[in-house]
This record gives sequence, structure tokens and C-alpha cells, in this order.
Amino acid sequence: MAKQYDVLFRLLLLGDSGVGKTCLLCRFTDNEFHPSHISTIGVDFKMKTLVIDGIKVRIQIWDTAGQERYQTITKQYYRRAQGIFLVYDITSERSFQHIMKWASDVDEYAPNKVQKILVGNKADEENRRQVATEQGSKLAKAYGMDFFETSAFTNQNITETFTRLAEQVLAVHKKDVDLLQSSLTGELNLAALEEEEGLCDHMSADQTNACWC
Ligand SMILES: Nc1nc2c(ncn2[C@@H]2O[C@H](COP(=O)(O)OP(=O)(O)O)[C@@H](O)[C@H]2O)c(=O)[nH]1
Ligand SMILES: [Mg+2]
Repeated sequence: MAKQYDVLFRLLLLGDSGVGKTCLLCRFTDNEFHPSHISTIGVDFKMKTLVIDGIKVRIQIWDTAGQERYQTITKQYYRRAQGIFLVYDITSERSFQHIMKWASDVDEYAPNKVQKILVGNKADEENRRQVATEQGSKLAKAYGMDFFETSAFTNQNITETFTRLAEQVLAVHKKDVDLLQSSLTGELNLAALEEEEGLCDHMSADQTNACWC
């Protein structure tokens, strides 16, 4: 039987509450958009498989709640992420300023090899824009990150953003993937199962797959 995937990566969505993390994830995995905001509770994930350079890359994308009270839960997940989306809302200067705080948390808690990408969401809301595109690209450049403006509403740059981060993660783990492909063993699971460390003890099995948007 054909293998379902060659490599499994864990990606994490970070950013203030309300910037559109849950909507970005629902748009990417299910091509859906929900106009009302229902706060994400704690941490939740969705999966999708991409084919990059002939390699089946299964990505596990973790959605987080930006609220302060969930910070301790979230930080446990930084450690095992291979890629991180730092998301702000182009109609919220405040959410953009907070990117620095999110980035410094990532520096502190995530592995050194972690790949990051800056995302300015709600690009469809041009008339409410508070953060210029140049401000986003300048910040991304300062941090050495790629940058995309997206819209979960119109589907602008959604596939591009998720694919780019997966490509970056694949590139830094290329040596491991090459080794794996020259062997006959199964898939490479870089995102070790969270149950091993009991991180999902607070969630029930059906909660882990549900869409909270
Ligand atoms: N116009 C517009 N609204 C969006 C977009 N993405 C999310 N929203 C809205 O912003 C609100 C918060 O989105 P949500 O995904 O729950 O944010 P989260 O707290 O970061 O997960 C919801 O009312 C969404 O409908 C977008 O790209 N464009
Ligand atoms: Mg959410």
C-alpha cells in the first residue's frame, strides 16, 4: 500500500486574538470562511498534505488562542514546532506592534531551527487599513522572514503562505528527508505525538479534530 505521507511537520499559528488565525486555518484546510468570531479555546489542530518536490509533506497546523490566560498552554507547543506563522491584522496597528512580543516569545521558547513567516491578514479590508504593506515587509526583513498579506475572506495568498512555510521547513530538514528516502523505513515524524508527553490531556479525542471557527 502506498505511504500516506513521507514527512510530518508541525506548524503553529500565533498572533493576537481576532487577527484571523482560525479563519486562515479553516480556509486553507476546508476552503471555508466564517464571518463570526468564536474564540478558540486553548489549542487545536488540523491536518493537510502537500506535495513538494515529489515529497508528500503532511502538515499538522496548530491553532492557538491569543488570550493572555492561555499563554502557559501555548508555550508548551512552541518547543515542538518546526514552523511558525506570526499573524497580525492589517486593520489593527496594535496587533502589528504585538508581533515583536510574539517573535520574542518564539526566540525564547521555540527550537533554534524553527522557521517563521510574517502574515498580515484581512488584506481585503483596504479601507480600514492601519498597517502599510511596506511596514510589514520592513519588519519581516528585519527578522529575516518571508512576508505575505492574506485574506481568509477572499482566499488571497492562503495556499501560497502555508506552502511557503512548509517549503522552508522541508529545506532545513532536507538532510533528514534525503536519509529517509534512501532507506526503506516508514515516514519521518518530526512532529512527535503530543500524547507521548501528555500535552493533550486537557482535550478529548473529538476536540482535537474539530474546527472552532
Ligand atoms: N474581512 C476579513 N475578516 C476576517 C478575515 N479573517 C478573519 N476575519 C474575521 O475576523 C474575526 C476573527 O477571526 P478569527 O479567525 O476567529 O481570529 P483568531 O482569534 O485569530 O482565531 C472573525 O469575525 C472573522 O470573520 C479576513 O481575511 N478578512
Ligand atoms: Mg481562533
